Amino acid sequence: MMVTMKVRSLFLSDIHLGTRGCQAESLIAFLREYEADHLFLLGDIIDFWSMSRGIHWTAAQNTVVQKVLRRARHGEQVMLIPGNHDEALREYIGASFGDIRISAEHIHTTADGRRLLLMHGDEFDQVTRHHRWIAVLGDIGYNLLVRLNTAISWLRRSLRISGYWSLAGYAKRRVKRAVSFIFDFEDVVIRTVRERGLDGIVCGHIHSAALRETDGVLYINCGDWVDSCTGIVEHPDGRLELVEWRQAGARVLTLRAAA
Ligand SMILES: [Mn+2]
Repeated sequence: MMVTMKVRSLFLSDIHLGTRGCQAESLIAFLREYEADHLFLLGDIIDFWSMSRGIHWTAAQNTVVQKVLRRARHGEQVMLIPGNHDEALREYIGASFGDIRISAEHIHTTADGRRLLLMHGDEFDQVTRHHRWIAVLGDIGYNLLVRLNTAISWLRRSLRISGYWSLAGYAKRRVKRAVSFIFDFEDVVIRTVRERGLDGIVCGHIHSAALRETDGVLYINCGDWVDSCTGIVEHPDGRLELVEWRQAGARVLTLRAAA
């Protein structure tokens, strides 16, 4: 068993508590691994949007909530930035709940002095901004894909095909390339960061984890806890890392340090 690692910050987004797809067990294992000074929850944490069509809430999902509350109580600085699936919380921006601060956005300075904008990211998504019904359709389709993916994973395991393969991830990459469903998301994000004179951004929303530098701007996306099970870690020296978590608590991948 691994010893808890002390880090400076954790950044998580798109947990989608309240849905069938939420990988709460993996998230619990991930949280167990890291102790942090700051925990940033960057939106779509509780999926009120999907819960209006049906609630799927498990004991593990309760544990996630309890763990977060407990961390806040024990002095970890917890901040929640609402996303579009938990936009009901946007009414409480500026308020605090049991040591958890709710903010619309935040500028975080890393240990090595880089200033990062923290947001959910739907603000940059032309589809969710202007065509809510397309977003809802896409959401239903995505949930369907995630469920289908569970069946395919089982089949692949039964046939002893090794390695994890994600149908949702595959479809997302294909769709994105073909129709550019979430068009120019990263471009818009990077432009905004530059205009505001910041060094980078940490966001979520598009369920596509990333950690890269483009023309001197750091683009970091937390990914999600529905399909990819990814989070961002800031180490005590300010080094940033994208961590991918896989089934059975096994911690594989990936150490991509920022330049
Ligand atoms: Mn979102």
